Amino acid sequence: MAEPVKAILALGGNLGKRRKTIRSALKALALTPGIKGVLCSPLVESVALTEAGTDETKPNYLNGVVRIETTLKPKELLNEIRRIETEHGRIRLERWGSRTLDIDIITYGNEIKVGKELTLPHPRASERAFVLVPWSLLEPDAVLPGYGSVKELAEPIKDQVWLVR
Ligand code: PH2
Ligand code: MG
Ligand code: MG
Repeated sequence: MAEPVKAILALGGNLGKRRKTIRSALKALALTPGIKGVLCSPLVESVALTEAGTDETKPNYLNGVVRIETTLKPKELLNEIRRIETEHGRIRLERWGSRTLDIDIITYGNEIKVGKELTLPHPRASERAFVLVPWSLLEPDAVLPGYGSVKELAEPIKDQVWLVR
């Protein structure tokens, strides 16, 4: 059996019962063969980000970052994530559209690669407070491969998100 790889996932949604959906998605991840050690960050809320900038007319997002250990290959992990998104009512309409659940692979080990289906690390993670802030709370010493300290990347944009309890 292959050695498990540590991966960081970002979960978020802005439709329906957001917290309930995230909790259920965490359970689904933990029940997926080849995934173990599911550990979630504190959750943060933020204004919806669209291609044109923030959009306050859309419902706010609830986001969290999850650390897993996995023996799945990146493409296999992506397939499981898509299944879990679909099981939680995700409908793919538009690229920046509102959604019940989005799960993105932020990092897979230290892998750096550009692909049609999957780019690692996630190409926009380095500029997203809703990824960087919860990630730095979960792992204060985290490094985004190719970019550097997650805490340092989060620092100038951390006010774009707020902690929710
Ligand atoms: N995800 C998007 C688009 N916009 N905005 C916030 N605040 N949080 C998200 O997770 C998010 C977004 C596409 O994945
Ligand atoms: Mg996304
Ligand atoms: Mg996605």
